[in-house]
Amino acid sequence: MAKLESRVTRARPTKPSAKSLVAVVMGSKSDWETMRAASETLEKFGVAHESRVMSAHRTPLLASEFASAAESRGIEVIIAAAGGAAHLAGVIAAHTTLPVLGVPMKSDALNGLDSLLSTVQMPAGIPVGTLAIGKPGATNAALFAIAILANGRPELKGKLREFRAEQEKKIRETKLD
Ligand code: RP5
Repeated sequence: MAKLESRVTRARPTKPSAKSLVAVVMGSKSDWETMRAASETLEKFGVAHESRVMSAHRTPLLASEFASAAESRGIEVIIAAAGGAAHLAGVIAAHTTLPVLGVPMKSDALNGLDSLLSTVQMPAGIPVGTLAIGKPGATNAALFAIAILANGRPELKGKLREFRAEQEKKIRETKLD
């Protein structure tokens, strides 16, 4: 993992690609500062992905077209982030049977509680795996996506174990002043 980490550059939004295994979509460019964490994590694990903006409300057609076509393009997991009346993950999930992970964005008005509730409270039958509000959720959505992919990819499973071991080592070795 150490070697992998040194290769990480600041994530940039990526264009749709035939090779992407994970798609990171978000309701607005204003979500990118948070969602970079997902993209950077996927990059760290060498997972091909794409990041782009689409909105359940402002571009409903784009969101449904994207979700309907994702599986045939080879996408295996979709991470969808939105804030406020955060319906993007739910709308995406309604149009695909791929696993959809929702990341609620921190909002000015209600600190992300609005985003959390509107992402997590899906009706039975259309699941969205909802992560924590903000950056921890973005990072964990990527790790969750990697865990899903790793079920059929031993190399990725190895990287995930290595990541956990390094994380544990860091905590065990933490010294306080
Ligand atoms: C949501 O509204 C977006 O996901 C974003 O979190 C929030 C605010 O969007 P902007 O007004 O900054 O574009 O749709």
